Amino acid sequence: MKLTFRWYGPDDPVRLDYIRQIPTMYSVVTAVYDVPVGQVWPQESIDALKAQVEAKGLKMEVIESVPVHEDIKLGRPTRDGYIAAYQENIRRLGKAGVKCICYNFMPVFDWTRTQLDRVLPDGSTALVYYAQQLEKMDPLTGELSLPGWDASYKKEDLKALFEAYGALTAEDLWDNLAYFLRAVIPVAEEAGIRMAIHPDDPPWNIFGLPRIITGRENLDRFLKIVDSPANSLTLCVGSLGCSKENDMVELTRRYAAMDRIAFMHVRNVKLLEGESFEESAHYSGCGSMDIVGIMKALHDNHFDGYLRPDHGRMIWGETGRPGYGLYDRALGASYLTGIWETLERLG
Ligand code: DNO
Repeated sequence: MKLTFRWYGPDDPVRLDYIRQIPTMYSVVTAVYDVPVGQVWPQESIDALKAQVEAKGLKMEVIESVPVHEDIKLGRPTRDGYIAAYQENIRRLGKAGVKCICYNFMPVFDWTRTQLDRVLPDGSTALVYYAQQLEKMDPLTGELSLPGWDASYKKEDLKALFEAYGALTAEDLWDNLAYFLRAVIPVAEEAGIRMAIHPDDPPWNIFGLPRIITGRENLDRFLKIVDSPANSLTLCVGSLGCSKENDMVELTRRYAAMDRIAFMHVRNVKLLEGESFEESAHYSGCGSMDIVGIMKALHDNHFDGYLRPDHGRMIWGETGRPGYGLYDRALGASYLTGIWETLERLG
C-alpha cells in the first residue's frame, strides 16, 4: 500500500511541508489546474509541479484528475480531437513518472452534495447530501453550489449541456465510454500508467442525467470493456458506499483479488434514511463503513497500489477547501496507517 494525499498545487493552503510530515506519506495526488478541460498540459507545467513535489521528498505518481471533456461523454464528432489531447496528456505524464491517472465519466457534475458545512454534534463541519434538499434544487436556476464543477460552467453552457444530454441514454453513455477506453488504454499501457476510473458520487442518477459507474454489475461490465490492468478502478469507499446495495468490504475484496484496483479512496459515510448521507470521520464507528474490513480485504490480497484518505471534516478551527483540509485528513491517514501496520504485524 502506498499512502498518498491530495494536494491542489501551489495555491493549496495545505502545504507540501505539512503533507510530508504525515508518517509514511509517499506521494501526492495532484493535477495541472490552469489548463481548460480537453487541452494538452504543457510539459513545463507538469515538470515544474513534479520538481516542487520532489523537492519536499515526496513523489508525484498519481494524477487526479485528467478530466474528460463533455464532448467525449456525449459522443460528439469533436470527441476525436479531445481524445487525441487526452492521449498526449497520458504520454506526457508517463514521461514524468506518473503511474496512475484518476478520472471520472459522470455527465456534467462531479461529486454532489447539498451542503458543505453542516455542523455535526461535536462542532466539526462536514459535507452532506440530504435528498430532501436536493429535490428543491434546480441546477439551471443556479441555487446550487456544487463543488468540483460549479466554477467551470456558465449558466447558459449548463443549459445547453442539459439539452444535449436530454437524448442520451445510459447505453449511449456506455458506448461513448467504450470508445474512449479503446482509444486511451493502449496509450496508457505504453506509458506505464494505470487508468483508474472514479465511481459516480453518489452512485445514482442526478438531475435526470445518467450515471453508470455505480455498483458491482456495472463495475464488472466496465472492466470487461478493455481487459487490461491499465483499465482499472479508483475504488472510492465513500462514493460507492452511499448506496445501500454496495457492500464495500465485498467489493474491495472482489476487485483487489482481480488486481483491478489501482487507487483506493478510503473514507467513511453515515447512511441516513432513503438516499441521504453525511460524511464522517474515518474511524469505522463514526459512520456506516467497516474501514478495518476494507483494509483487511486489501491486505489479504497483497494490495500494493495507491491509497489516500479522502474527504475530511473541518476541525480545530481550520478553514479552506471543503473536504480537503489538513487536519482531519491527516488523522484519517494515521488511522489507516495504524490499521495497515497492525495487519502487517499479524500477518
Ligand atoms: C472528490 C473527488 C472527485 C474525484 C473525481 C475524479 O473529492 O473524489 O472529485 O477527484 O471524480 O475524476
